[in-house]
Amino acid sequence: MRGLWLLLVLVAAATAERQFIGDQVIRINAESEEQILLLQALETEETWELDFWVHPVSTELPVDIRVPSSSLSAVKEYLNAYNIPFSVMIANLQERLDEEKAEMLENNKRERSTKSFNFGAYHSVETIYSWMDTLVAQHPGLITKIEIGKSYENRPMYVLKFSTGGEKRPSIWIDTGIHSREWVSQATGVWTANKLATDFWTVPSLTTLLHKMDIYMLILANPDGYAYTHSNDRMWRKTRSKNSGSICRGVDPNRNWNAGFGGPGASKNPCSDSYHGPSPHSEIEVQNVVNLIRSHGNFKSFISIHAYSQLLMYPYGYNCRDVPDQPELDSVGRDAVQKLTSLYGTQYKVGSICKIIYQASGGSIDWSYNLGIKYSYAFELRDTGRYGFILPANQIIPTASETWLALKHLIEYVNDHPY
Ligand code: BPX
Ligand code: ZN
Repeated sequence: MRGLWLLLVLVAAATAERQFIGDQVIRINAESEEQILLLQALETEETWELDFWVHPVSTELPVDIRVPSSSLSAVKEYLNAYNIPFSVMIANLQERLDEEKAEMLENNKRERSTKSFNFGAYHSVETIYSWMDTLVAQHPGLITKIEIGKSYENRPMYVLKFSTGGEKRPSIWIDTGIHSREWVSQATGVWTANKLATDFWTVPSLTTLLHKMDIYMLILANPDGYAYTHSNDRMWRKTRSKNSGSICRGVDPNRNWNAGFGGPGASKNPCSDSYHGPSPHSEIEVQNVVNLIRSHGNFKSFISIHAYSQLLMYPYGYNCRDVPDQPELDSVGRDAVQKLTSLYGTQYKVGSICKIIYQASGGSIDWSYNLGIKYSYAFELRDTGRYGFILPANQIIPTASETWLALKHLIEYVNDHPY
């Protein structure tokens, strides 16, 4: 065991992987609007280098912040000075990351020896891409792999298309991993693609559905970011593009869409994790998706999967007004979540992005909705902050399984409600 830890330290040192020794994730339960304002003031404070996992909006939702070890005492003093209650969710982030890495090495070893893919594990870009080829080979009459373009760092972006034929049938879009550090999202994408493929042959409702509709899945929507979370910085969220005039890299790919672009809930600071980028669709990863959706022209549903907070959301994020389809989107969303909850009791909230988390401009599902894709939804998967982005791998299959019930409900509803 000691040898393994030493190996991990050496591997980390050799690749200059960012360390989070002594960093804590703290949970703050603000008790008043005044305290929310005090927390919001921290968001623009730069010297403490705080990483907001959940942003302060209202007293209803707790705020989660990763605090670098060097700022811990200052932050805690600040909170105590204003009597803002908090608790420590993750006492030493690096320990959790080391456990995660050890788990991955074990899984990789087991996979090599058994030659079978483990859906209950996190995987690298390369492993996911080679698994895709295996899946396509196993289901030649159903799945094709489409390269929709390359990423900024020249990685191919692959969409799995589930189709039994026809030309541009009404289609459903599902993307995972647009934010690279939300690992359970990509892992859920992998599990879901496999589930769709295997259930297609055995579940009559899916067989029927896939004779009328096509499903497109983009599992690594931000492949450069995902690779970077494995090699350099587990907490990386954005793309990896260079920003002119700044030493900071990357654009938030969920602030980069042409829907309220540059408005509230996005940052113009290239160093921010919610930097909207120089212009709408500046990110090649976003452009590639936009091109496919536009040229196809017959998408009826656009589903974007994130983590964490356990939410099912619909437009808008860029303003808090109800969209015309709000009543329908809300009731379909509620039914979907009821199915999800039925499996293990996991609780989800349903609502518009703006009303249930925060105002966020330039998001993908606002863009898709404005393009006329009525059934535009975004998920925030498990958990509610116990582990946050570092969700243990043993929760992947339970998370994906419950999410599947919600996805299946949405897909079937869309199939039954042509427009
Ligand atoms: C999701 C979809 C559309 C607009 C906003 C969201 C919330 C999402 C974000 O800020 O883009 C939250 C998250 O998944 O990135 C988690 N987080 O806050 O790090
Ligand atoms: Zn996200």
